[in-house]
Amino acid sequence: MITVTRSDLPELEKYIEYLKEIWSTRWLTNNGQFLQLLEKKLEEYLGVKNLVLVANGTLALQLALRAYERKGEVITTAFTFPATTNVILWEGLIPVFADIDPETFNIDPEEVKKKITGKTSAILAVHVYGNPCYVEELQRIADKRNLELIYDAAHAFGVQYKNQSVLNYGDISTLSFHATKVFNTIEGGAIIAKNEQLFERLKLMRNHGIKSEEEVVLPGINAKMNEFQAIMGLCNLENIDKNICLRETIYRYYKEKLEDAKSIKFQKLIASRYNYSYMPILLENIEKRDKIYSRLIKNGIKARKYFFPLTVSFDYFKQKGVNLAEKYHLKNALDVANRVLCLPLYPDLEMQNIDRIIEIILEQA
Ligand code: T4K
Repeated sequence: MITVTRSDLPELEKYIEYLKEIWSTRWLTNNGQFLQLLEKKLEEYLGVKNLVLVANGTLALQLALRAYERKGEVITTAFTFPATTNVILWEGLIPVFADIDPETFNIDPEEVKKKITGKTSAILAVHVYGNPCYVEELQRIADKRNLELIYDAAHAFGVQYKNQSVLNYGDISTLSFHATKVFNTIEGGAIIAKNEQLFERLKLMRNHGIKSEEEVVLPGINAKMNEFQAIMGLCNLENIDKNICLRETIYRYYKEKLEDAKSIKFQKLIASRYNYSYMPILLENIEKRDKIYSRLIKNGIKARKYFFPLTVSFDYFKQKGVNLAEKYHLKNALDVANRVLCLPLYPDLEMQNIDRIIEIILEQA
């Protein structure tokens, strides 16, 4: 099976070298040397300050939402991975959904404005497939209404907007370093905090609130990344530029070939540097999309319908007897979710396989 992605792994010998060091020190977790080194290297690579590594991208989001003990409603998108919506519920907050822009697939600032009430405390936006949100407009809205602006940047590793890291926008951004991501630490994630105070707080939150052996200053949690994850990150970081370059070549090739089919549309990218993490295409309608999806499967190719269905369509929302997609007027989000298909994209995807995928799609499109 050719899958939508395939984890990047470093040369085994390189990983083993680091393992030997872990074996000699027996320091496996809790603010280890490799975690500290990776934090430093990632800050440099990404062009950010105040980066806190955590065990996964979902915990990163939870800490981000919890950092200021927010209450009430959080305006967000339903065109995302379940984690974005679930963390809002886990933190006892109320998700309020705003529609997306049909071109960029990201939350539409005009729709956000319409959803603000006296109970709104934050905006949780997603840079979908790594494509930056309309960050300036969202910041204006957040400033005017005194709202926290949090970015789920799970897909946005290495992405820049107007030639600076997209992670520098908003109050907090979170990353995922899951095995399926452009940059992986097996499981893992990071939080980038705008200010020092928040940064210090997040570091404490990640480790039970422990400040020193006898001082526990807040009710934290265990969100620590261990040394085995950190060394995977150190190894993978060495190959990241090469890998993004290979991804770009494949992305451009797909686009050039598929553009011939007038019925296929692409996400409008607004990044000044993109990471080519996903290859989403929009088909004419849900029937076409599903037909192509099935035809690809018959040929041993597993494309993915990221993100179908919308998170508001999950059973636990339905049980309340309300159709949230209708209630929140998520017309564009529904349309994109029904038509989107993410094609296989990873650095060592072979040319002959890409050609086969293109051929199957063009036959059906
Ligand atoms: N916010 C957003 C917007 C997100 O997209 C995500 C995660 C999060 C937050 C939460 O971050 P984490 O807590 O996960 O760090 C995958 C990933 O598990 C998930 O991290 C990711 N988004 C999501 C978009 O994709 P699945 O259920 O589609 O993964 P799975 O297991 O079907 O894998 C997809 C393909 O990847 C496989 O067919 C083959 C390849 N693969 C997978 C694994 C697990 C590998 O090559 N190696 C592997 O180890 O969710």
